[in-house]
Amino acid sequence: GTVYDAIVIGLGGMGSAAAYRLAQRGKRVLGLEKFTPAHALGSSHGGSRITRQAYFEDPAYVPLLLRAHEMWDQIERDSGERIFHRVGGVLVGAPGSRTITGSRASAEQFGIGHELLDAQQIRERFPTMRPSPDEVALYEPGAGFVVPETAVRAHLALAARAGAELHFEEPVTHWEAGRVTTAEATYEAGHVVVCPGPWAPELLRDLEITFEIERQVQYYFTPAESFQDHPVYIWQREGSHFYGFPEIDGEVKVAFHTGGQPCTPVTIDRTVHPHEVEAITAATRPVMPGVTGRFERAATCMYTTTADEHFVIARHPDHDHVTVACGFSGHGFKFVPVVGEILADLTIDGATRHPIALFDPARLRGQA
Ligand code: PYC
Repeated sequence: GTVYDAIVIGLGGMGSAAAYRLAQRGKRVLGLEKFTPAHALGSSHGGSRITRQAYFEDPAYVPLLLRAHEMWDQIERDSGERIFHRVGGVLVGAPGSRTITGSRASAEQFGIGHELLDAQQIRERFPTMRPSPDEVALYEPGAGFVVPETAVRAHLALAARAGAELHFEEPVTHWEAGRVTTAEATYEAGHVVVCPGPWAPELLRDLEITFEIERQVQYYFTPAESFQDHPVYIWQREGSHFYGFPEIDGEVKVAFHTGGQPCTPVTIDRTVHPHEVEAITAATRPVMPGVTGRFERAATCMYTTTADEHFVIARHPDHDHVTVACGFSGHGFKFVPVVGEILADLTIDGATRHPIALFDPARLRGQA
């Protein structure tokens, strides 16, 4: 059979981007996906994902986000698809919270356009938002959202156009350096790139890293006030940390960022229960009473969370010619194009010009 230069395991956000960048650089690529293109059973679905650059999580992410926004624009041009909606973003929290101080520090260090708003200014600018007097916000006009399914499909189409062979509904049962076995066949490759999403615990057991797979729910409502052209928002309050989006096709999506239930891709409860709809309604009502007008539907999603909530992106520490990207901890999708570029760099060159020291698996190994 064919000997591929690289086999990419998993064609969600990260894997689809890796397959594209490897194929674009002239590599003979096979992409393997357990389910159908842009499916809703992992972590790359739901119609919208926040993107922003004044990153409170750590300023080390900012250079990657500067590149990611450039690349989202380029992918739109190359694919002809609309993916990135620059509607602005508002981060709300207490003045001393990490959300506020961290995003401000990143914005100042990298010269990212932003405004600091007090509670009164938030209310004037965004009438749907009714913060208490002691809450403040960082507004980032260049933030917004990307559409994950369109992004995955665009990367898959570009990968195929660049010559990648893509197999769907073909689950990987075993991999080792140089060889990948699926339900259908065994394939040989110079490199293996593992992008497992919430299947990390089973596909990357020998990394010896504990990943917490968390069930999260995305709620969709017909809002009671207009959320057209509304910025994305992340609202960090005592005991509730939620985020949401403008109206898309008449519906707003809102979700908790914290409090997910431990699960696996097999055991996850895909049913969303009335008490959960009540909880998101109760959390948002005091400060955003218009968002939960009429409940429409909900969907489940999974986070793959590391102990420090930073990613894992590296050449596999124990195998030559294997590259891994996982543990995106509920904040990865915005990085999809640049992670694709990094994975191609690591796979082809063994190194990347992008700063990825924060994502070294060594920091997490053997802590289980
Ligand atoms: O990465 O911006 C983000 C985010 C917000 C809520 C979950 N992820």
